[in-house]
Amino acid sequence: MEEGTIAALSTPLGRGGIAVIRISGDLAQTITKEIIEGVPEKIIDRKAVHSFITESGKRIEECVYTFFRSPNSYTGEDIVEISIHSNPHLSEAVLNLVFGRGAREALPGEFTYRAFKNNKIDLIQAESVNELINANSKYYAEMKFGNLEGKLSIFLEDLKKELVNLAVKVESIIEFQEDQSLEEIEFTPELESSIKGISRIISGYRFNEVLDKGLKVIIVGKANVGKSSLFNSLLLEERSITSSIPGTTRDFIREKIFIEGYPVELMDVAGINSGSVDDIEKLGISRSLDLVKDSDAVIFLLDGSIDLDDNDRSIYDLIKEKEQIIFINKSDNLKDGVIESVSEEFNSSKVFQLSVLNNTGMEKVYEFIASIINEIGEDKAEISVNLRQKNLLMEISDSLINVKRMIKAGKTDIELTAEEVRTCVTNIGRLLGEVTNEDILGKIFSNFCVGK
Ligand SMILES: Nc1nc2c(ncn2[C@@H]2O[C@H](COP(=O)(O)OP(=O)(O)O)[C@@H](O)[C@H]2O)c(=O)[nH]1
Ligand SMILES: [Mg+2]
Repeated sequence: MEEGTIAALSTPLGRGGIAVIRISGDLAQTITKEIIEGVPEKIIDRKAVHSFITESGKRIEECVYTFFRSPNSYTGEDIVEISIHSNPHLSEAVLNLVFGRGAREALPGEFTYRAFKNNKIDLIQAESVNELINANSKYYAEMKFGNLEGKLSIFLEDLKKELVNLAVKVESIIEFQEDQSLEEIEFTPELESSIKGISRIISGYRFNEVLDKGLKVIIVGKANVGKSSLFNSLLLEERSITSSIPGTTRDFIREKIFIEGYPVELMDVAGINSGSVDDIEKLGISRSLDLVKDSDAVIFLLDGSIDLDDNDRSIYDLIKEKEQIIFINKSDNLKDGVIESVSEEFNSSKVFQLSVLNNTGMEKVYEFIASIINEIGEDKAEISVNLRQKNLLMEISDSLINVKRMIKAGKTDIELTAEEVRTCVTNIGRLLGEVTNEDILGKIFSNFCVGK
């Protein structure tokens, strides 16, 4: 990303109460003076001021502007934020005034990139800004806010200090001692607890994913068992087409619902019928199988008004290894002997009766989903990580365990130990963004929206 003064609309383009236009860079002050009425020679810092935007001497809009003098701003540069009424035409008009005076449009994430480059925040915090904005649940947003506040960064900074101390000791043995042995070196309790801390963070990763993307729950069963009815009932709206003609749901439908505040991605798919019909439905069926593989949990529906058949059996074979629950639906119209044969053939501890039509037995569905989330949540960590962070943490943990082993062994290749400690410190630097490569930065910041 280049230099220069940048500007962008920091709020979504649309109609609403307020739109905020943000300008960052050396020209922020002069541009403000040129386009806003009555701005004093020396703009007052950090004070919201009411005024008017002018174009060719004519007032075109009312505004409130706030100036943040460098270095005490988000980017570390001079920033001005101008609030106007949110209307796409007005926002564009004001931005054009700004661009006409030497600022250029900010690239995605460029404000945050500058904050990072100017050491206002580290790379983990920069990532957290975007993760917070894109969070799909309150829980996930809270986790990411924790990292924005520095939870993960502080943990890593502390670990780095410990490792640097250790490195100094190891290096001094290499430099000054006859006996090149690690026997006098201690793998400190702080380092010991860091290994545990990292392990907790890594095990909590799956729960984070659930908090962000939702637990993937798929409803399966042969055609006409009531999958779409259940899906709709969980969604509390008529989203999926239900019909008494088998095979109506040709593709899959995915919707986000919340159970106990946790996001759940619910899928209603084509019936998996083995002796199946036309090509479109076959396509749907093979997609269903992929979706089953990719899901976290399966709800398997049976039709209690008819006898168990080979379709049910072959579907059970496909899902029996997954986390699953079995419901005998249409319990309002139960056929004699069905419950017995289902309990006999399938995992009987997980068979329940359901009538989507009469809304009975539904609580068991919620209970099942919640119990899986809670189980995953047992590994919940105080600190959350994304994939990049998790992968680096795994490397750091491996190095730490190696260093520990070498120190405990005492007589070992001390140069190798020193190198392992250095690798560990470098990887912490990578995590924090002290050691960077442009590709990684590009990848991280290009995911941002413009204006952040
Ligand atoms: N009697 C009864 N009928 C149901 C129940 N749940 C669904 N149905 C009916 O079964 C038929 C097929 O339902 P649908 O949800 O489209 O099944 P899908 O093919 O598995 O998606 C529809 O006519 C529903 O009204 C239930 O609990 N009891
Ligand atoms: Mg259906």
